[in-house]
Amino acid sequence: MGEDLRTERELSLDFLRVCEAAAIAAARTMGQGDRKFSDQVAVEAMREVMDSVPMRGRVVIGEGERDEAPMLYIGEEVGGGFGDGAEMAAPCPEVDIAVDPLEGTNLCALGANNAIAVLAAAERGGLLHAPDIYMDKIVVGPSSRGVIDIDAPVKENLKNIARRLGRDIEDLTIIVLDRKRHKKIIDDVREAGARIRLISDGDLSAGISAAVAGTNIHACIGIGGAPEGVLTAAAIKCLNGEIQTRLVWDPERLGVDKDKVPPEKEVLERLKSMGINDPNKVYDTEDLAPGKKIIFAATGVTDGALMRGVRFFGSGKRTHSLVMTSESKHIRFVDSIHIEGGPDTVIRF
Ligand code: VTB
Repeated sequence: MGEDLRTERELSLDFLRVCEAAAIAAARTMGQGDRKFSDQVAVEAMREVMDSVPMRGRVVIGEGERDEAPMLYIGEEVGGGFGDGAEMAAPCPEVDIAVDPLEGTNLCALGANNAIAVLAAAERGGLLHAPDIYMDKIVVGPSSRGVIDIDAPVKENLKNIARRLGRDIEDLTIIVLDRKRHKKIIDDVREAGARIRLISDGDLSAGISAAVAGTNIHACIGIGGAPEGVLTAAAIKCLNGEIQTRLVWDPERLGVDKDKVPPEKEVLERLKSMGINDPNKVYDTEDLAPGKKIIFAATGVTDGALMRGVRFFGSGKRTHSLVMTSESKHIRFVDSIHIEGGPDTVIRF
């Protein structure tokens, strides 16, 4: 146990470094209008630092399948002891890893708020191997745990959240991705009387905000990516919040033409091959992130609700991150200064 906690502490610091590196690389490209390039540099930076971490890591959520992603592909082995095929002398932990080196590529490319570099890790089997399809989600913080139901009408959920927070529905702010597919949700939230923040991208950082008091975000509702859903769940578990989700592939629900999504038969077969036999199942926090030893790390690329973006100054850069562990229950906001200048470098508070 003592050994495990030491490992958890050390790994969380290592993962902090991994996210910081990805965020710094991406932030350098902020505003260049090239989302693919921003993503690529984040992936490369994350991959490079990952190999300095003493672990037997395995990517379970990454940049895609091996043939389409040169780095951080699903199934890739990462961490010290691999790469050149050498075995580590000391035993090192077996870790499953979910990454999103640049969550919100568009946000970074445009210099908009809330782009982050993200990683979650757990013991083997501790994170759901989610397919890269869409997922319906509802995310709330600890106060509203136990009173939401993804199948209930929006108004009912909002009523329950408001009750738990000791306020009126009118005092709630709900984040929703600004997409055609969310017309009904948006209409329902408006009709119920709550305030809405429509965002162009990034339901992962939005979900995390919903689980932290003081952000003035009380829930995040709607359809986003399933991989982002697993990463959100890892964070939500550390924050004692709740997430409920369900996979979505029906083009009608997604508000897209049939030819824009893979045919249902193909999706169902793929899900089956990934071990998902009941595709309509409601996945909650525990289903998405069943691990006992979850580590979650994220670094701000651009300014956001919880983290500041990377700041570059003459003799270094400054990053702001969130690092959390589910077992030892630490929530750390880490303000790092990466000095590159000489002995006269001035450190600002
Ligand atoms: C979702 C959401 C992400 O991209 O994956 C979204 O979870 C893509 O949705 O946070 P669309 O296909 O509707 O654009 C993000 O917003 C950013 O990666």
